[in-house]
Amino acid sequence: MPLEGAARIVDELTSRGYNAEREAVTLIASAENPAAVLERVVEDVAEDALVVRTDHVETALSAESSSNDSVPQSADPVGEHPSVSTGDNSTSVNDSGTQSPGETKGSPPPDDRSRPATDQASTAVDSPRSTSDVDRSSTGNRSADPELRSLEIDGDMTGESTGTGEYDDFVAVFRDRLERLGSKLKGRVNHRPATAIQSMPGGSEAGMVGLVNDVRSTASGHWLIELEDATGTFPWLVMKDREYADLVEELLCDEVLAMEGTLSDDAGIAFVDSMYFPDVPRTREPSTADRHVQAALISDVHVGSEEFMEDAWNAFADWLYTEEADHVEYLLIAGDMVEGVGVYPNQDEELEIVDIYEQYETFNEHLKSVPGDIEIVMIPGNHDAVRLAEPQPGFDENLRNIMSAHDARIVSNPSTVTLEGVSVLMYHGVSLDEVIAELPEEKASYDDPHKAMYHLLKKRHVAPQFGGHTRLAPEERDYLVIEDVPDIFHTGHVHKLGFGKYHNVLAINSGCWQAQTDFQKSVNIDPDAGYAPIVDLDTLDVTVQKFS
Ligand code: D5M
Ligand code: FE
Ligand code: ZN
Repeated sequence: MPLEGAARIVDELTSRGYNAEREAVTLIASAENPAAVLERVVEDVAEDALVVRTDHVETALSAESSSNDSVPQSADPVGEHPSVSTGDNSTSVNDSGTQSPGETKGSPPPDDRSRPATDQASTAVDSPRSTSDVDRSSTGNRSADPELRSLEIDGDMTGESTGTGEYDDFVAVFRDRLERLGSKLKGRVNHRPATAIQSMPGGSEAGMVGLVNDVRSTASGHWLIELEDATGTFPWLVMKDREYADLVEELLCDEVLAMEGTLSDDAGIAFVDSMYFPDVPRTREPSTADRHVQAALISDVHVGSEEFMEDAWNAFADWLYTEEADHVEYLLIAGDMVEGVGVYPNQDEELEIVDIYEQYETFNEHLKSVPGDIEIVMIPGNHDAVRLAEPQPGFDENLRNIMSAHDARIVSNPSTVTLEGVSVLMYHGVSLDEVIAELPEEKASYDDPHKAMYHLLKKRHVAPQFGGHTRLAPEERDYLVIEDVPDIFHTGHVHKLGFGKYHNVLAINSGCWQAQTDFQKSVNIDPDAGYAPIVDLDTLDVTVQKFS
């Protein structure tokens, strides 16, 4: 859709007294009949709403589509999965997650992966491997005693889903988010409930902890941020020339933060003096394993796609049998095992295997080529046959039976797996698309996916924004809150490889095993396919192995 269309939509909405989220505008612009959708949105949106949000547009789009049969892709993202499961409850839940203080600056991934990344100890190896001379005995031949291993799962919500999708569930999940992230902030500000601030006299000093309800610019270029807590809302003004103005462009709706400031003379608004994020303490020291042992962190295998890179996968599997990989004892797969069916429009044109179960059967065959003495942990992604809304429970019994070759631990997206004391928060990464779309390029981009991950760590939430790309399932508890700081944060989804450290947390976005699709070509996404980042669990150093 030409920009002119989007600009016209913004004008039209403004003339009717509404601001709009960027994504909401894009969504209207890409509708078959933008004018009709805009009318419907304006009709439906609450009288006192200031901002047209993506969820408003989605509601309007689905109303439109039920009357004219044209379903825009984003209006019904859940519908087409052939098998939607809520999973079972086969994994034990226990409390781990350590945090203690440290400080590191982040570093970009190697641009040229045949060279080590500079400001952290990492190396990249770039030699295509021969596949001919490997003896794939099914058990593998790792030299370490398997008794030395330990693997604990935390935060797996498989089988724990309580949400029914009712309004009350949404209230509950946001309340839980505010309470748990708010408690990380309350010691830092002298906070009051919104209703108490509303009755303070002009000129008072005030502090508040709340969810970001709305961010908009004022006519004079300042920023108005509406914070909401359990009692109500209060508007906070960030002056454009204040040091905090730069942080405003990082904000996502529904994230939790704290503000301090001074009430205006008429007490109707507060001028922000300081802003606090839940964040990761800078002084945190990560836990490490007591011995030299490694984990391969991969994602986005996309078996069933014509672009699945079988040769690269086989080269990876073969490498796992070599002496060089002797210390790789864990394999974590962060979602998109298969290509799925009906995930994106026209996806069927690039399917090698059209049956979803056959896709998982073939994936299972590929799992078989991984040495049997490697522990595997898997979470689902947006291409997998589980519900699309997050948190996504682990695969159901039927799919577990199909993927049984390797006795993999199958847990929800997100989950935390602790390997010999090193906690790894695994999350597929759909919200990264949103972070990258909303934040300025230098703060988050597809080329540096780990930097987008830093923002999720700073917000202590894997998918803060409700109503955009990321579908959120309302549960009693917000499983997407990053309650304990992990030692490693592992995501995928954007098909780009990148890693670096944020306040000593190692953030790794795996690449993929799928060559560029037609869609990716059309939007200039150049995937990093056929790489396996390998982490030393005793030092948290990263080595990238290349198999394509
Ligand atoms: O998505 C891989 C990446 O590509 C992720 O950043 C989303 C984006 N992507 C891929 N296909 C599409 C379509 N058809 N529309 C919008 N965005 C897309 P993955 O979901 O892992 O395939
Ligand atoms: Fe993917
Ligand atoms: Zn994905």
